[in-house]
Amino acid sequence: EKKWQEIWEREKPWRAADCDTGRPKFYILDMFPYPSGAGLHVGHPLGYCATDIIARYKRMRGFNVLHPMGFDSFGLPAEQYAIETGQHPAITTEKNIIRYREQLDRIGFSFDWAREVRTCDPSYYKWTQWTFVQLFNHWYNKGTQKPETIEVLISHFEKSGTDGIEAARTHDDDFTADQWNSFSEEVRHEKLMYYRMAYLADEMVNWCPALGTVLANDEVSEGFSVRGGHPVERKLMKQWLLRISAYSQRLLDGLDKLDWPDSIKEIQRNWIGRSEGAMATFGIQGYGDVIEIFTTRPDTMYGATFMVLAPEHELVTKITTDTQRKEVDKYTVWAKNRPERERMTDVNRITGVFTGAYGINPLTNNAVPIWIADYVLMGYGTGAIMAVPAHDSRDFKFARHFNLPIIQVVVNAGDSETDPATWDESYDAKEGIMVNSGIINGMEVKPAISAIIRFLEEKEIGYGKINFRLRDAIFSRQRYWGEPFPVYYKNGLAYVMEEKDLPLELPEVDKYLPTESGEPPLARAKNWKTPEGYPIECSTMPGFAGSSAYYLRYMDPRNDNEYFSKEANQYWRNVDLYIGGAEHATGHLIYARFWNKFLFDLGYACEQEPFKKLINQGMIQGRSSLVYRVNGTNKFVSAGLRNQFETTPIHVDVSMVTFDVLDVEAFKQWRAEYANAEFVLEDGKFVCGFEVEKMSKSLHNVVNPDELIEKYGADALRLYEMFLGPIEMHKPWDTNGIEGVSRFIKKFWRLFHNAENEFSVSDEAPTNEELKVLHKTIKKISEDIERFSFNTSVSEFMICTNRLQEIKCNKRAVLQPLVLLISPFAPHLAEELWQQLGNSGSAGQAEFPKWDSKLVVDDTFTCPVSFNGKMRFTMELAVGLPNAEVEKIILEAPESQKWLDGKAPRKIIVVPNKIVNVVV
Ligand code: ANZ
Repeated sequence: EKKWQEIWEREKPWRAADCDTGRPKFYILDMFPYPSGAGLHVGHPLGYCATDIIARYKRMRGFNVLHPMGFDSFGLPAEQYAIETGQHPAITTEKNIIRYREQLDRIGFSFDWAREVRTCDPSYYKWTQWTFVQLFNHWYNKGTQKPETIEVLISHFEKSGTDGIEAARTHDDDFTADQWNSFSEEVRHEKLMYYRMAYLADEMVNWCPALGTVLANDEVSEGFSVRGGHPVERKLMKQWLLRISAYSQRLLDGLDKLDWPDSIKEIQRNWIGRSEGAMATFGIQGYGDVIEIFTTRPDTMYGATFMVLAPEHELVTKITTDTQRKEVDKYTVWAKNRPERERMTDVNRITGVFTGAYGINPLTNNAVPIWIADYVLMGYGTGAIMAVPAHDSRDFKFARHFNLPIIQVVVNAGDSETDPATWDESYDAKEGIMVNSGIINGMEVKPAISAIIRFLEEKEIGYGKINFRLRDAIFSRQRYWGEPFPVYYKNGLAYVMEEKDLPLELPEVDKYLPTESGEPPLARAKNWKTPEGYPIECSTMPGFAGSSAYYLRYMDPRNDNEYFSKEANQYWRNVDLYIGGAEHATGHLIYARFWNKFLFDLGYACEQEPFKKLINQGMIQGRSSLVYRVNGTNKFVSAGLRNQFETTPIHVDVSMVTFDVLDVEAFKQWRAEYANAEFVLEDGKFVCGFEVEKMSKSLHNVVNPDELIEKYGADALRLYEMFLGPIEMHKPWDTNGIEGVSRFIKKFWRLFHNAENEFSVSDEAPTNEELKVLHKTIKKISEDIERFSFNTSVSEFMICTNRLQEIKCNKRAVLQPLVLLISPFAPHLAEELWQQLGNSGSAGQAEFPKWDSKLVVDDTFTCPVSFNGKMRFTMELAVGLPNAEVEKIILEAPESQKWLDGKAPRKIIVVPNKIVNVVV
């Protein structure tokens, strides 16, 4: 294997050709790894083995294959390590990358390393920064469904103000041309911020004090940071955001055309969360102000018996009455600090406070009490709702809890109205007939919705509205190890740098910690200013910045003048097959789609979607080994005897265990406390228990590929990774199984070698039977690869090898194509045999064998024979026999005599090569 890895390194047969129009292109991509200090375990290469098989197969099928690899190399772990040790994250990262590269090379992957990208490399992040500048300099025109330059917007404002502008914007804040022209520079700047696709805003964020940074929603789980598990709180901070919400509808529509797992598409649909409904305005008794609400059920407005504002709603302070103020303030402080996710999902904890104020239902003119409650979120809709307890389960629970009135306005068709006081739950279905509902009484729900929207629009108290749950992406991190923002501040106003000033390189700092005054680490950098002396932004970009468009950079990775050339992009277009984990559904996989659509709209990327087909590889779980310690002693009992004692299970390192039997001596040496351990054995052995769980260092179940390669070789590892099961499935790793695959490789080798291990292949012509074994295998393997079924390919190789061994076939005409067939799976083995067979060049560059359809059909088939429609027996028949011949054979068969019972058949129906029915 070493020999071939060196040859590949020297001859670089896996280089993708630039814009080779003579061959079709195939772009196959792995999610590039974050190079962590722990190196690769056997779970990591699973996806890479699959992509490597396909890349190699496609090359052999005549495609110009782009199969690159790189490193997602900015990120928290290197920085945390730097804080602990003082070592620069660049050094740790470089070290880890070298280790990853070594490990990947040892597995024999056919990556085109000449195209490697690293997100922390200034020549790469220049283009991440460049995209940010473009985002800053554009706004999204909802009319044309495209970003346009800020200059276009400014000249529109100068001529017509906001009139006629349909924009994705942060605030509905209109002005005339005269007003615009009289605004100061500061005010204009502020107004434009509401439009930019990358913008600064005060935002409630997930603040993690332990990490000293803001985290994205998908970086927080149940109130703790996903990395490190530190508590996360809500805090209002000035942040950079990306206006991904402008693309909500297009991100949704694009999903329909993608060949992605349905589960991922569904997760994205829910994350984008489109809902159709209406905005409506409620007056407030005694105030000129109004409350705007968003509802998906305008039909139920006659049943709105109270209103609820998010505790953060701007009107809360104003409308709260003096008697209620104390309680409201207390509640607001408490609710604001609850993580948003908890507020959404914790449906059984009903809390809220009455403000003392009343709203006016615009349809009934009835006064309805205004409450605040944490189940209404500030970031969705308008942060205010009309509550219809009869038809919304959360409102129902709330009304019951606080004893608020409930009015039924929808009945299930055919039912009659009942007293809500007798209900156990609300009637939430979006179907039925309207009751107690004024102008829409008697209507079905759907037409009632349209009727109310029409009514609201006529009266100018509301309008139809589509809302999306998708929020703009918070883009600032108060960390060191990330891309600096190409932004500086002049009189406190943000400006972006010019392209010629990029990349803006990450500066050196004395410590990787926030400053005493709480500013991010970049504030420690000496002279963190433009040449003119303007201070530069101190936040850095988040992890998803560098990974959002890395696939584009691989097309033309050494281009210093452009992100990528038009020519390269026109040729490679987008990724034909992307393989990676499902955990990125609402992170990377949605940001990359957004980023790409933006570059598409600007005319840089030629495809709307980055990844045509996506496969999520399953997770490889660890198979932990457990020993049982008798409580209060240093005595351990074999698994089968553990019930006779009071024991505690302890995880032991899996490297000390073979077929569940513990190497007792190794265990004694593992830790000082076990040096004098005693063991209660079973049949002279100490058997461990096992548990299938996450592969993790702390559970001592991590299996390192290097050790397996050392012992069995890379080809065995590759084949075994695939043999474990379907690529998409989660499955436990069991090192014991690799023995079988290793034996298979030896068997395969012996087809080409005699008992003395001398190369021995015959040039005799193959028999028909031998050819059939070969061609059936070619067909099965080709079809398996095309449908990404690699575990079945490995079994097919095993079956074929056994068969050839049985019939003692060592003919060149059979073995040579077989070598090519196995080459994508076990490339080292294939190259060696290919060379021994006397070929020059790499087996990986030869043509993949094709099957001969005449040689894959079976000679015989199993024919079911029926009498009067009842299947009575089966017979092996030659394929393609004339019907008359079939009739004769069937009637003469001894089994037929019983069913004919001495009679002559009335009719015989023969479906060729399928079935025969005899009518008696
Ligand atoms: C009245 C109503 C009656 C509602 C009814 C539902 C059923 P989706 O589908 O998720 O968009 N809502 C609106 N803004 C909210 C906010 N900021 N926080 C919490 N809830 C909010 O849900 C829209 C519905 O969720 C809206 O329609 C509103 O309640 C509530 F029988 O209005 B509904």
